[in-house]
Amino acid sequence: MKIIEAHKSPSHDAAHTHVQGLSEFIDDRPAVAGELHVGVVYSPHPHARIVGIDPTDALAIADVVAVFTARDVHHNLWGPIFQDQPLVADTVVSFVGEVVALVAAETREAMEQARRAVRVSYEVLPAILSIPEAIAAQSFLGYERFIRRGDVDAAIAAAPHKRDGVVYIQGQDHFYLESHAAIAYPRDGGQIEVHASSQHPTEVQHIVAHGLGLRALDVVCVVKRMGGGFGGKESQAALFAFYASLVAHKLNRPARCVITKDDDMIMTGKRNPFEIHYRVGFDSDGALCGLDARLFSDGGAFADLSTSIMERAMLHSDNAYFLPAASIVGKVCKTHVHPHTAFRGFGGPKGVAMIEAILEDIAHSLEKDPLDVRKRNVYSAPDRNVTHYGQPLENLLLPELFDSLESRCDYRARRASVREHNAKGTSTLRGLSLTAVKFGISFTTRFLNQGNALVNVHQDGTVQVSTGATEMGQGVNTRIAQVVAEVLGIAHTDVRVMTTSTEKNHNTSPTAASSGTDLNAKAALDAVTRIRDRLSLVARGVLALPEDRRPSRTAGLGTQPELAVPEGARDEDIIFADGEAYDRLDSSKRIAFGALCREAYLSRVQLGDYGFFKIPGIHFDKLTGQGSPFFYFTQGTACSEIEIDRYTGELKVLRVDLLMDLGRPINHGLDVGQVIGAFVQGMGWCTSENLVYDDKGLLLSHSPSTYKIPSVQDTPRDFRIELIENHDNLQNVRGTKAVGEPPLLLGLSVWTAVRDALYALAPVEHTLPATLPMTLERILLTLDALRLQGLAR
Ligand code: MTE
Ligand code: QUE
Ligand code: MOS
Repeated sequence: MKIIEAHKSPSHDAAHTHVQGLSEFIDDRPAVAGELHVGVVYSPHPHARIVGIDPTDALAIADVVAVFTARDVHHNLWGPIFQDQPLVADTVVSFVGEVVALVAAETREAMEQARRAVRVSYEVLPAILSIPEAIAAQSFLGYERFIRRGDVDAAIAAAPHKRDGVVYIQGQDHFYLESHAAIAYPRDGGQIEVHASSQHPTEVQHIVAHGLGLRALDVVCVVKRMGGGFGGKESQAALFAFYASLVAHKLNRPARCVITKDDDMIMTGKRNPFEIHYRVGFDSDGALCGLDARLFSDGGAFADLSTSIMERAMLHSDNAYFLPAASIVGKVCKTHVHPHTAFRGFGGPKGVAMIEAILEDIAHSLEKDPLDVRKRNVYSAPDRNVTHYGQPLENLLLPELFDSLESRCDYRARRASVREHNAKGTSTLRGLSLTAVKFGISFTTRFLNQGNALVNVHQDGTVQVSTGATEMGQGVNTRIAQVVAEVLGIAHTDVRVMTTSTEKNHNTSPTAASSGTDLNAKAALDAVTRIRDRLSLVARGVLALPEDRRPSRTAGLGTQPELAVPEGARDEDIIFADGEAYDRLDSSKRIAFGALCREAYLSRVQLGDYGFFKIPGIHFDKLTGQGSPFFYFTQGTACSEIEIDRYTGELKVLRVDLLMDLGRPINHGLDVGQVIGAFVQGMGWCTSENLVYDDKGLLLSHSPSTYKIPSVQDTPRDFRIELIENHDNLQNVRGTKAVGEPPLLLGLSVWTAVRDALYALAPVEHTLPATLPMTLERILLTLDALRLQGLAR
């Protein structure tokens, strides 16, 4: 496999202002006259009846203006899929952190005081706080979903080896650096303009309208950027935008709702915890014969996106491996914890954690190298390349990605030295693991796979582009600018992607499912291609190309006084490059792009356009669990080597090698940045990030001092990232592949490497618990258990 040479690429369009602290986030917006601070009053109980809310003490505080409750909300139920969640709790609270009242005050201090002064009395009710409790109470959200292939019972019964087990997977906090924030401005005649830190401005617009009894035409949502979203601002940002809007609407004053990190962590949902019960049959080579898996997720108190997340977990239960027979069943548990939500990878990482753990266990039980078991099961053409939901895999690169990484990272020699190291019986144990990812690109909810774009070309030849994409650090704006600039042959710095607003782009999809660039750059391309084609006709006139070279449809075009450009006309004779347009056959005939734009304007040629794009040809039947839901797959492999201290459980990631197929990247630097960030975030989920709740459902680890995301010291000591050359993904924009989420799933190689190290101590008949994350405490407990049981070899 050929590797793309690392090269210098344009930096993120906000890199310079970010590092200087000059980039504007919501709470950096200067306060305008009359602006109020909005504070949330939330439930301390996971489940309780609201007996009464008394605002008297709060209203007595100087500078406190108002207290609002559910009674002030026009239509209180919302939700991205099912409308089952109150914007403000009405008669009962269903999780710790659920909002019961809002306070509005002239100052932040008065707002903070007032939050504590609102007296809410509750009658505490019994709560369901875990997946097993929900299963016992038969408390679920949505209906049971399944994906099936073949007769799984027969396949497992006939298999030479069988095993069963449970995989326990914890959640993860998004830990964006900017907590939820919004400012709402009342506009003429009861309109609202709300600036939000949201991945989904259209949803904010709809929910604000709906909650205030307005119509879509009354509400504009503006999103400049987020200080990180990671899925956490896809649905739940709408709540905070609504709270600011409610106060702005009721009091006709600007209102700012910005919450603290601690409140954010307590109140908002996270990655869904999963508990997966499985049975598997396999042969003596470790080849899978059948997999029967029942996936349970903790959805929290309301549906949010959990049913869609479950669907993606089920669709990724195969990961890179062919399942000859499978039964994958998914159920979302309804509990009394914050409603869990989208998180980088959506359901994917949970399905993949399961199958990677199973393969690791199988290899141990057969005394085989886990890499050999994985390679035995990897999808391959011609008859092992159809997924359990019936999608054939085209341009399948997985077998090659395995082989190529195996040799590039010197897997076999390092396996031998890891074995040697562990045999020495020093104070440390080492583990090595090579895993893969195959991530389906497209929203599995078909209608979301569309985008639109507005392109304005100005008379000086600079360009402003607006789309529904939201910038959260991933660089979507830079990529869109580059693609547009490429078509016009101008510098990417002559194209600016503007603040996202529902006023410029309508019915936008969330910037999610890694599809921001795919959908929006393609829509922008649709618009800018038409603009270029009109400009080429103007250039033909201006450059006075000989009459006989004129395409017939443009006959009669002159430079003066006016150009009539037929719709759909196109001119291959004009080349746009290096900031100029020139004649393909006589490059001395050229005009600067800016001058050409000026000519076009004077000739009354349309310099702006609107584009649209939808992903062609995808379908999935949610009832039968069959179809081809994905446009294509982003694929990759990772090899992680780790070391754990036998006496403290401390973990060090010694070396990581990643090999990914990202097609033909628009911006190599940004893509590699996404790979690094996603991998490290995945690694954090698998190792140090531990959500601890008390027995009343209150999150105890709600700050950076108690919730440990990876720091620079935790990143791999030796970190090697390579992208393969792939020119075969022609259907997607510019031959690229989406990058945002897929590398997160490669972080699982650190988890399986930890299990690989622990397996060095366990006898062949012993199966390790499959629990994620493996924090150092859990590593130590596992080591102790092996020692106490006298199992350690
Ligand atoms: N990168 C940064 N810096 N910050 C983020 O919040 N979110 C991730 C990913 N990369 C995120 C990020 C998630 S969850 C998704 S779905 C994609 O970016 C969304 O953007 P894209 O579709 O433009 O890649
Ligand atoms: C991946 C995703 C999302 C998804 C499906 C995926 C996602 C998302 C939705 C969704 C589904 C139904 C709705 C809605 C959103 O589906 O992020 O508003 O009604 O929001 O495969 O990332
Ligand atoms: Mo990303 S979880 O799809 O916002």
